[in-house]
Amino acid sequence: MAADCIFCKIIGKEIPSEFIYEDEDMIAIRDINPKAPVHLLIIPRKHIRSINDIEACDEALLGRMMTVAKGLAAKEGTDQSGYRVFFNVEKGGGQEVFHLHLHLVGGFDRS
Ligand code: DGP
Repeated sequence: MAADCIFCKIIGKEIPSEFIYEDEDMIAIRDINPKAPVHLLIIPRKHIRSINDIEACDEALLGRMMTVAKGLAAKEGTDQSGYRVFFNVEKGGGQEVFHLHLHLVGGFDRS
C-alpha cells in the first residue's frame, strides 16, 4: 500500500466504493467519471505506479487482468457489441491516478 494513493485506499476500504469484481489479486470498480455507458477500472491490489514499472514477476497478473476484463465485458453485456481495454501511461499518456489500472470501456451505440 502506498501513502496518499486513492486506489490503495479504495482497495483497503478506507474510501467506500462498490467492487464490481474482486479476487486475491485485483478489484474492479466503475469509473467515477465514465466516458461510455460501461466504464470499469480493473485495479491490481499490488501498488504498481504504471506500465513503466511492471516487472517480469507481474506478467501473470497482467494476463489475468485481461481475462477478468473479458469476463466483465460479458457480464456487462458489451462483449458482442465491442469494447476497448487500455492503460494510460504517465502524464503524457493521460494517466491521472498513479496506481496501475486497466480501463474497460464499452456499451457504445454504433448502429
Ligand atoms: P487515468 O486517467 O488512466 O489515470 O484514469 C483514472 C480514472 O480513475 C479516471 O477516469 C477517473 C477515475 N477515478 C479517479 N478517482 C476515482 C475514485 O475515487 N473512484 C472511482 N470509482 N474512480 C475514480
